[in-house]
Amino acid sequence: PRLQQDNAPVDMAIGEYLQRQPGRFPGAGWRIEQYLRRLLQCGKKFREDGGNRQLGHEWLRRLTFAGKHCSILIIHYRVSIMSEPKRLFFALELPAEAQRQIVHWRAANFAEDAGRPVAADNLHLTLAFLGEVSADKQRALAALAGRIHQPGFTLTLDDAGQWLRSRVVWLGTRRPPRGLLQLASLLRAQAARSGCYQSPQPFHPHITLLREARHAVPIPPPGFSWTFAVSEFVLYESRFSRGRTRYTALERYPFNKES
Ligand code: 2AM
Repeated sequence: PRLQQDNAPVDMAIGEYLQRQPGRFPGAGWRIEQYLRRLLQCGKKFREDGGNRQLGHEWLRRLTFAGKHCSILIIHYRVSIMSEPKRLFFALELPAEAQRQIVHWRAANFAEDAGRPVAADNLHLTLAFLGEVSADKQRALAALAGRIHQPGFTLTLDDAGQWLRSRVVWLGTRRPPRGLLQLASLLRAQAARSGCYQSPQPFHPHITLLREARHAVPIPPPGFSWTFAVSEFVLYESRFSRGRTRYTALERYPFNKES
């Protein structure tokens, strides 16, 4: 049992390493990957065998040998992740309840072949898209965002539409609150000044509901609406792995309370 406990962090680190797309490992990455997979299998066999002593010794021997190499590998891996540019954007998160209701409403109002639905926990309202950003630039942009002081606001989602050119069906607001427009405009200006290309198109606050909506779809008539208080904005990383896009919140920026 001691062996199992002691190995858990190593298993986790290796598991995390292996979750990355194989194509992203530089150089001898694929060989390292195969080696680590064998190592994990060995540990799994040991556990499944109910802690067989002989298997345990073998696993320990392999692990001790690999330990030195693994720790070097994992450091390399972490450094390579840290220095890789990340695809970033600032956005508003939707409350879980609104996400749930919107997904229900979407299922009831759009045909299955209308487009590819965005997963409930991926629904967000982009404030500023930053593109591929280096670690240095990320730090600078995060620091600038941290200096923004403004009160929170209330957002009502009561508008919907489709952009055929970008093939998206979206949810929006008929009366964007001033706080939302100010925030987006400030974040976009900061991004542009830091060298992140900003689209010349005017900011149209929206939440993408469906992607790849190639054909015009009927938009539900007005009458739907979700209202919620917005108390923070978020810096997200967008990653594509194992066939799906995942957004990870990297930093949260609460608005001023007194308002
Ligand atoms: P969309 O939902 O309208 O596609 C993460 O990819 C977020 O950034 C999405 O909300 C996406 O907007 C937005 N985004 C992606 N690429 C962009 C680009 N080149 N310019 C502006 N926004 C972009």
